[in-house]
This record gives sequence, structure tokens and C-alpha cells, in this order.
Amino acid sequence: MSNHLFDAIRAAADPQAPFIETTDGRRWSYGDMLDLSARLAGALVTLGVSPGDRVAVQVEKSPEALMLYLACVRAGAVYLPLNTAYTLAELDYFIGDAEPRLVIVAPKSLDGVRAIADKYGARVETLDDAGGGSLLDLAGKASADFADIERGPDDLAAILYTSGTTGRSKGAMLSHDNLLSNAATLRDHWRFSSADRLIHALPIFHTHGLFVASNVTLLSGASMILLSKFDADEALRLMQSASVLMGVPTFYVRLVQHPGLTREATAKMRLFVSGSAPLLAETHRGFSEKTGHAILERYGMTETNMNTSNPYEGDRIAGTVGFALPGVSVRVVDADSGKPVADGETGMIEVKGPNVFKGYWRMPEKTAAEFRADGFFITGDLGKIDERGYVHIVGRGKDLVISGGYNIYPKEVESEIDAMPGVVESAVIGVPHPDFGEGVTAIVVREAGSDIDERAVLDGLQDRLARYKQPKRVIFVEDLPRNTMGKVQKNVLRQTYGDLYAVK
Ligand code: MLC
Ligand code: AMP
Repeated sequence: MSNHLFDAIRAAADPQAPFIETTDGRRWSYGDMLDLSARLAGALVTLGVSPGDRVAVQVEKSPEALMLYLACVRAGAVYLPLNTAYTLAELDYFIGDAEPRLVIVAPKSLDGVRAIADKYGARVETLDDAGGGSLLDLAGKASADFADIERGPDDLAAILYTSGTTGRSKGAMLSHDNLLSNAATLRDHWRFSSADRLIHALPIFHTHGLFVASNVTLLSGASMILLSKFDADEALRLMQSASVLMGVPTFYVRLVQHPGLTREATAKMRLFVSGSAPLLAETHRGFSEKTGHAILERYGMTETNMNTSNPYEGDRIAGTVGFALPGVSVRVVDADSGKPVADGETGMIEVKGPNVFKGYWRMPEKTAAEFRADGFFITGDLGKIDERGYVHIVGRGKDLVISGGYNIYPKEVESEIDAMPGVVESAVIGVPHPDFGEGVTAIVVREAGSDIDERAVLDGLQDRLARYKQPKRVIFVEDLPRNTMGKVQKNVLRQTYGDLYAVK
């Protein structure tokens, strides 16, 4: 039977070749990958997972967690990874919305998650980051021969939640071909081969670490060193035996500040890729001065996978995200009329291609609102295309903060703060931050007589929002600046507090 994505992964897998190595010395060959993903797929079926069922997963990064993703693909299930930073309050929404058949969690979260899963009729099993947990016990008893479930190009492989500008998060539905076509394109574009060894330091619950890093490695038959999280010392050490690093700009900011970043330290590396947030031109320059390597910046989204990339051969220009990838159409239009703007003018970036998702889970109206009649997806990013054809991202039409590569929708944070006793209203903005790119910052108006302070606001958010969404600073003001229409002028606030995190 054919399974669109996994057939391609299997075709690239030489059972003898190395696939994953962990920093504590555990090793997995491609043969081990085929074996464990089959056993896990068998365990999923035993647990009642049928094709199309969602399997929600909130576990620490590990080789087994990656095998679980592959097992879902093989079993025809829809993989639904969740950020390990999400609180129980956040999980309640995702599990209620996606209605997974099965939820896999770290043993430490079992009790809290079970209460939520019971409410929505989902079963819960565990997986830890040291090769244990009830799911692996079941997999140990399953056969290493698993007949992959038939899946076509348009069948769903995954749902990844992305925060909504208004209201709640939306589940982006990604098909087998969305993932396969994009990974194959990137493999070819970035000249990946089985000789490559990737330093994998990204989380595996978002597009970048899960699909870009892992699928490209898999489709090349390459290998990866799996780090539980990014650490500049460790990354520099591993550069002696690796060939590629993929990271968010914060990785590169931290590397440029590291005294160990030199030409010699990076001499064995072939490629450094950056994405998920804007890479400052000064970081690009600093990196190239110290190492001689030009970081290759690319641009993507959860909904679209990767859209553009600087060239592998040719100029990788700082401050640009390069050209549309082969097979992907990118255009810049007037946001209101939808008509293309002249070259060099700024407008809304729109994309179309096999990489673009199938729509938002159970939200047909929101899906329809974000596509043009001719099938282009409206990204919400503002950009321009220069005379050489390079795409520049110059801003965001959506009210979004990106901190260390994670997206935070101000509305979600504002709603939590506004609900606190003693608060009249709040505005959440992103302010330049030397490490995270943007720092989440809350500007709050308190009620007359209220003594609510920064600590109280932060404490109140503790169990409500993932840590990375919580403001780095809370500032109190008498009134928020408004325009004549009564809309809060966030641009004024961003200007006023622009150097809040500046290094003095
Ligand atoms: C951690 N913290 C963050 C944060 N990460 N705060 C804001 N933004 C972040 N991104 C919090 C921690 O909880 C901690 O809180 C404090 O900040 C300092 O933590 P740290 O030890 O310095 O952080 P670290 O663990 O090193 O993590 C930073 C990071 C990590 C940048 C390495 O956030 C990361 O790996 N980001 C990658 C995100 C990613 O994969 N994005 C891709 C999305 S897909 P305290 O107060 O408890 O100490 C996408 C599409 C595309 O966007 O195009 O790719
Ligand atoms: P996400 O919803 O987490 O997938 O984040 C996608 C968003 O990240 C995009 O819409 C962009 O705003 C931003 N993004 C991704 N890559 C880049 C990049 N190279 N430069 C600037 N912004 C980027």
C-alpha cells in the first residue's frame, strides 16, 4: 500500500546508515528508525487510533518523540505536536478543539492532562525523554513489521496550532504532500545529501525543527545530532563533526557574541540556515566577519512551510529572504484591492503552491478569509521585491510579536491581563530585544485606587500562559494613546518604549 510521505522517507533510508545521535551518546541507525516507528505505529493501532484520528503529543525532545511523529504518519494518523511550555489552561483548548483519540504526555504531566483528556474522551499514554513510558512499553510488545496505512498526497499528516490574531488559536491542517513537496524542494535547494550531519537544536513541536530540520534530513538519508535545546558552547563543539546548523536568529546572536566563534571553529561546516524571525543585518555581517560563512536566510510559516530562500550559490543578502522556492509562487499586492504593486513597493505577501496548507481545522470561514479567489494565501507579512528579485520582509500586517522564534499574539496576552481585578485595559507590544529579537511588553492602565503592580500581573499569568508569552516587562500608564477612531496606537507605544531592553 502506498503512504505518500513515508514511502519517500523509506526510499531514502539505508538501514545501516546513522540517523540520530544524542549528546549523551545514544545512536539510532535508519534501520532502528524503521523498526521503532513500525512498533510505535502498531502500538497506536492497538490503542484504537484509526486513519484520520488526531494524536496530540506534548513531550520533551527525544529520538523517540521523532519516531512517534513517523509512527503517526505510518499509521495514517494526524500528528498534533504541542509546545512543552503550554500550561494546562492552554492544553484544555487544544484538546477540546482537536478532539484527539490519543494524547501522549511526559510522565510528570500525566495527572493534569488526564483530567483534561477525560473531559474530551481522549485516552492518555506517556513517553519520557530517556526511552521510557507506557507508549514505549506497548511498542516493545508490537511487531517490527507494520503495513503502512494507505495515504494519498492530500490526506492530512499533521495539525499545527498557530495563534489567532483575533480569538483562539487555529489548527493549520498540513497534508502529506505539503510536507513532502517542501522537504524535497529544500533538500535539493540546499544541496543536502547523505553525507550531511545536522546540529538539531530546535524544538520539534513547530514547523522549523519538526518539518524543515527533520524531514529534510530524512529525505536526504543524512544524520543529525539531537540537542535537547540550543546551547552555544555545545553547538560550537559539535561544529567539529557536523555540516549544517538550522536556527532562529537568537542562535546566531548568541553565537556571534561567543568568543569561540571563529573561522577555524566553523571550517568544517557547509551551511548555516536562519529563519522563523528576521535576522538582523548586523548579525549576518558579524557572523560572516568572524567565520567567512554567509548565513542563508529563508522565510516560512506554519501554514505554508517554506516559501522563499536565499540562494545556495549566489549572493545571500543580509536583510532579505531571497527568492521564491521552485514550485512556489510569491507575489506582493495591495492589501485592500489585492492588485499587485509595482516592483520595489511594499504590500502584502501572498503565496501559492504545493506547500500551502489545506485550511484551518473546523474553521471554514477563517480559511476562506485568508485565501484569494485565485488560490493565493494571504500571509499577513508585509514585504517588497527588489530589482534583483530578492524578497524583503518589511513588517507585519498582523498584530504579532516574534520572540526567539516563537509567535505571540498580543490579543491573547491582553485578554488575560484585562481580566485581572484592578486592570482597566492593556496593550501588548513587541519591543526590540538584544537576545530574543522582540521582547513581549505589556502597557497597562489600572483602575483608580488599585495597587496592582508588575509582580502581581506576572504572577497572575503564571498558570495561564506559556512562559515565552509572558511579558518581560509590565509598564503602567494613565491612558493608552488612541487615534481619532479610538484605536490604540501601538506604533506610538513601540516608539515610546523602543529602548526599554537596549543594552546600556
Ligand atoms: C525561552 N524563554 C523565552 C523564549 N525562550 N522568552 C521569550 N521568548 C523565547 N523564545 C524564557 C525562558 O522560559 C526563561 O524564562 C527565559 O526566557 C530565559 O530562557 P533562556 O534559557 O535564555 O532560553 P532558552 O531556553 O535558551 O531558549 C531560547 C531559544 C528558544 C531562542 C533557544 O526559545 C528556542 O529554541 N526558540 C526556537 C523557537 C522555534 O523553533 N521557532 C520556530 C517556529 S516555526 P525564566 O524567566 O523562567 O528564566 C516558524 C515558521 C518558520 O516560525 O518560518 O520557521
Ligand atoms: P509561525 O506562525 O510560527 O509559523 O510564524 C510565521 C511567521 O514568522 C511569518 O508569518 C513571518 O512573520 C515570520 N518569519 C518567518 N521567517 C522569517 C524571516 N526569515 N524573516 C522575517 N520573518 C519571518
